[in-house]
Amino acid sequence: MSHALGNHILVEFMGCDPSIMNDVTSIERDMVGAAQKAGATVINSTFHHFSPYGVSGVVVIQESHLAIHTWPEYGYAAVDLFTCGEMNAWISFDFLKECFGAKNYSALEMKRGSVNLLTRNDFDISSMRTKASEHINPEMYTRNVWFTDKDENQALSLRYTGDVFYDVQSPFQRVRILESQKYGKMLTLDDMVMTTEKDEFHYHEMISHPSLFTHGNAKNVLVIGGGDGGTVREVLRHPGVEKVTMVEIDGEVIKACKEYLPSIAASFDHPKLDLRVDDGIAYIANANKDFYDVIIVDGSDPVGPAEGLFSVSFYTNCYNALKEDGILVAQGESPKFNEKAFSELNHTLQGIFGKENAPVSLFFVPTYPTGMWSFQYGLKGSKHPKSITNIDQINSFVDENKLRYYNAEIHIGSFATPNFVKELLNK
Ligand code: SPD
Repeated sequence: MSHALGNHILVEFMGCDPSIMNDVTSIERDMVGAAQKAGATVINSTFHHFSPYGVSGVVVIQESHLAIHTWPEYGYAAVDLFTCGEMNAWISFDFLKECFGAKNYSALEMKRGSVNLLTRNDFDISSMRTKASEHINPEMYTRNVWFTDKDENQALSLRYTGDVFYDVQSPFQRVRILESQKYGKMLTLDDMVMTTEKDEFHYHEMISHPSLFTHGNAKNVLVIGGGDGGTVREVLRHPGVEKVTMVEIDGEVIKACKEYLPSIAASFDHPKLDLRVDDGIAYIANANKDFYDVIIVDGSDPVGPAEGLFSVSFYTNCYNALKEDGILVAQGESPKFNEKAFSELNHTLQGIFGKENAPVSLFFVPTYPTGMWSFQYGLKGSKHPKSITNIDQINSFVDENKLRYYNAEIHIGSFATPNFVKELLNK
């Protein structure tokens, strides 16, 4: 038998379980398990999930690598098992076949690096020996698993530990709590980042305080969505607010965040809060007229259950439910990531509240694709957020509550719009 440096098995797994093929966490676990089962020493693993379908990843082993690319919609995985030394990669093959529930497979085995074709060149590696041995730690390996929030052209990826704390398919969406390396635990809905422990304050301070300080005397506030609890936590910092009604459609989001994001879901037991698990669209359609001082729409992106939160009928109902000096603020998408949804929402608000009464506030969220995000307003009365006069009151509030994003300058500055945004709004 001729000698070769490595052995390469190219595997086609077919008829696999589609949900496994789309689950980056279990694929990473199985690929690492396949390497270990065959006696390999795992050095590190790098895995990405691609929204909405597919996982790619590689496990680097001291004996070479195992790699995978999946197409869940076809129940298919292309797997490379590349090994050298005594490792028997067929043990990994059998292990993965079971894990993926493959109904069918084919495999092509190739020798790599035929020594008949190579010339050996020994060189002195004594100076590298100490360093190389320092890197070998058979007990530990580095996991490199990535969550990707993307459309067809742009993405934001966050590395996470690979552990999943909560994973429930509710009647509305897939609700997950993962732990990112940089931003702590995070809530994802249907493969989109909603909030993370370490940057949530950007979003929740900016959705709440500008509208409440512009209004100046809000007592009765309605929050639609906001199941993680960050928005009501901020609203309830305002002593003048007497009642907050929060209507979230998905009880699983509340449950997950209460358990795993307690610093965000911190005010669900507040005595001024009336928390309802209900459809916000139906709720506002039946709400009293001239009833709320401020309505906050803390919804997710316009796909799935939040689609109706971008409609003319929904915002017309919000307009009717506001008092005559009432203010509406809504999660407004990104002028860089989803220009269409951003500008369509503004035109909807302009149509209902009037052209001059639909300002946009821009702010920065590092964990949303492109980082640039918006809140969009509907002003029923004459108070404009750019013309606030209660600067001293804002500054004391910011100090007392140790706010980390919002202040009086940011309040005013966030309503300044770059020219390309003005164009989107005036189109
Ligand atoms: N792409 C993210 C859109 C923002 C969705 N809302 C986040 C909820 C935070 N309370």
